[in-house]
Formats: sequence, structure tokens, C-alpha cells
Amino acid sequence: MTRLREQGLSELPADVERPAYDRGQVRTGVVHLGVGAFHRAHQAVVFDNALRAGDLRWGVLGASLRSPAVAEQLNPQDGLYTLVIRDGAEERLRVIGAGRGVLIAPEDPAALVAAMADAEVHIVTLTVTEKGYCLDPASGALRLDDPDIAADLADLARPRTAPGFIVAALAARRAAGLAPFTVISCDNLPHNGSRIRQAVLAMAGRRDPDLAAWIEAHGAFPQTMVDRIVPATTAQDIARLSDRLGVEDRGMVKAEPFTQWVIEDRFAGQRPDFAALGVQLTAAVAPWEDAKLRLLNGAHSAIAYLGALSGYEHVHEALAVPGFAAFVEALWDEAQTTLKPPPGLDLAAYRRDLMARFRNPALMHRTRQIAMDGSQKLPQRLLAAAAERLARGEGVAALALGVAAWMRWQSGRTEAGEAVVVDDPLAGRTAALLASAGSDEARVAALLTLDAVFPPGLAADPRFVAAVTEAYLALGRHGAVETARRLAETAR
Ligand code: CS2
Repeated sequence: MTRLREQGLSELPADVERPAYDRGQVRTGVVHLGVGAFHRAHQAVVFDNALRAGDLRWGVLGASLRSPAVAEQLNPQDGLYTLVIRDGAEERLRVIGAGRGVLIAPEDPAALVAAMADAEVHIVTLTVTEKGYCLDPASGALRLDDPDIAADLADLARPRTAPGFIVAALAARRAAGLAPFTVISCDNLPHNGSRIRQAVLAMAGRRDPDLAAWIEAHGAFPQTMVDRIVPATTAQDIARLSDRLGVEDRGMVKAEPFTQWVIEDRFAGQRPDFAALGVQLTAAVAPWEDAKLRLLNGAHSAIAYLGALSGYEHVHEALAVPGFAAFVEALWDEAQTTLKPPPGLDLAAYRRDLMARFRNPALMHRTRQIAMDGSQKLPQRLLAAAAERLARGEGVAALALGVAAWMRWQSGRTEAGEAVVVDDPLAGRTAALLASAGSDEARVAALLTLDAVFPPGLAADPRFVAAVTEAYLALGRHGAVETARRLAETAR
């Protein structure tokens, strides 16, 4: 089957939305690092909306920092792909035209640096996942022991990491007398802008203190909150869409209707009229981040481990189990007391909407996908709220069950005994720690020594240790469904 291409756009079925602007006139104003499904269903749509509104500065050149897979999906399609919005039985198709192709960074790192240093580029967005920041998750310091960071510190002619590319490109812009671009982190990390700024300044400072001072004075790294549920595309999704379109689209992404982007109003130079495009600009992103990370992502991670352990493949299936749904409410009751709701956010309505979003049966969001990289996710999703509640003398039973479920998942087995791959940068360490322990209590204690995940004060708090140990034992005795049900019943 032929691939989706610019020249075939007019032959697509009439109900498929497509770019009406002249793609030949679009310029590249944005470089995006890490062109995964989330970027394609979130930021790229906003830039596509800018193009539709007639501001042709905002085409997006993508870059993959690792694999050539995305370039192979998008480059033979002139950068085009379909956004499939699924809501229950309803489906809406829209071809996104903002993409200007994808560079594979490891194949030609200098080409990516040069592209980022182009005078027309004003924004660098990134979705490189939590681990892509090369920061210690608990302390937030740049991981100098990371081999790629060490390589970038030694030589920036061929950068490997996101901070490395940004530093190299900013150095080139400074040398050319250009202003810095605005760096917009779109990963689910608290204070994501400060984190990438910290990584960039740490690296720049070690190489050239004048460059670091220039970045500090003129650069901008706004904080952001990003939200849209975008499950990984499956071969079946592609086959189904190809049938609909009459051409094959290997770059498609599927997503829920909901989308939200909150950006701190701090830019180094030109940007689209974000406010007109539905993006919320604010001085204070933190309350939005905390609400989203602790309610949406916290529940997502907890239900991912509980669901995956007990054999539920998808989020909506797990949440059809009354005990799991009740547990999520109990988890939210705990997390909610740590939040300062942002102006205009009604937490009760937010929770209701979240539950409905999780239950969207058309998304087929796999629990195992969300279970990935738990060591990088736990601190902001569950542990921060637990620490704050304990500091105020409040209980943490539900948060602790989420943590204990993560611990059980590290064993690499489901409750039915099926072997599973623990996809996590710390999987080797957690496996070794579990193997070194002779009892369930000792296994919990061993995992709590991971100071990249558990802040020492929390790991040493007897109330936290007791709650996690109790939940871990209960999971072994009763299984995830029954443990969650009992917890929710006691919490009520
Ligand atoms: C999910 C997120 O995979 C995960 O860890 O929790 O990708 C989640 O779907 C998004 O943050 C929703 O905005």
C-alpha cells in the first residue's frame, strides 16, 4: 500500500481534516527533541493550529536522539501523520502538517546542532522522558557518572544528550550573535523548566563559564504542565487506519479528546500567539503540575502496577473493577490534601473528569506501558505527596500501596507467575536488591535503600516503612484486587 504523502492529501476521505495552509511556505521555527507519540498528539497539534491560523513561522523539525524508527515513520510521508482522536465509539481523524521531517541525531549530530542554531528557530521543545534529563531523580543533580553526560562534557562536537545538544546549539547561536531560543520542556517532571535549565547550566558552566552566564542572562526555560493521554500506537491501529484512509500511515498517533498545555509566561524571543491557540500562560505553573502529576499520573502509575500484576492489560479494564476504582478515589483523597489547587481548577470536577478519561474504552492504554520507568516516576507521582502528608501527621496507606505495587512489579512476575520484562533504567539494581533479601520485609527494606528513588528522610520514616511493608505483605497474601478493595473500604 502506498504511504500517506503530501500529493495524495486531496484524495483522502472527505471527513479527514487536513492542512489547508500552503506547506511550501511554512518555515521551521521549532526544533523538537524526542519525536514520540506524545509530541505528535500534543505540542505539534498546537503548532499546526498556529499554521492553520496563518502564522507560518511554526513548522517543527523533529529529532530522535536515539533510534531511527520515527524518522522511518515520518520522513517517507513528508512529515505528515494522522491524529486519531478516540472517544468511546467516536473517532475523528486529522492530518497534522506541522512536521518538517525528522533528523536522527546520532547519525549526524552536527546537522541537528546547526538546525537548532538557525536564526528562524525560536523555540526548542523536548519530550525525552524523565530519564532523558540525566538528573538524579531524588536530588535533581546532573548525573556526572552517566556515560553520555561524561562524553558531552568532554567534547560537544558530537553531542549525545538533550542537555548536550542544547548547550552546543546555544554556544553556536551566541557565536553567531543570535538570541537564545526558548527551551520548553514537555515531560512529566515537576519544575521541568528548572530541571532542563539546571542540566544545561551545569554542563555549560563546566565547559565555558561565559556561555553559562550568557544563558543565565538571556535564556528562557519556562515550566510547563502537559496533559493528554496518548497510548502507544499498535500495528492493529495502523492497519485499521490504513483501511480508512486508503493509504498507509505508519506515523499515526491515537489520543483522547482532552488536551491541556500550561506554560510559564517567560520567553527568550518570538513565539506563536499561544493564548489564542488555547494554551494557558501563567506566572505559576507549579500548582497545575502538582495537581496533574499527583492525581492523574499518581493514579496512573498505581493502577498500572496493581492492574499489570493482577492481569489487567488496559487501564479501562482495571478501572472496571470496583475495588480498583474505589482505591483510586482513596489515593486521590490522600494526594489531594497536599495540593494547592490552581485558580479556576475545581478538584472534585477534575477527579470526575479524570476517572471518565481513564475509562475511555477506545484508547486501549496498556498498564505495562505506564509501568515503564517507574523508578523515574515514583518520586513526583507518589512519594512527594507521601512525604508531605507524613510531615503533617497524616496517613499514607493508599500512596504506600502504589509504592508496594511498584516493588512487587520489580520482581518481574505477575501474580499468575507470568515472567514480565521490567523496563526501567534501574531494573538491574532493583533485581539485585530483591535477590539479596530473604524475606518480604527485607525486600521492602532493600528497595527503600535506593536513594535515587526514595529521599533518605522518607525511607527512614518508620510510618512510611510500616505502611509500605504492610501493603507489600498484603499484596502477597491477598493479591492486588483484594488488597485494593480492602484498603478502599477501610479508607471510607
Ligand atoms: C502516563 C502518562 O505513561 C505514563 O506514565 O502516566 O504518559 C500520561 O498518560 C500522560 O502524562 C497524560 O497526560
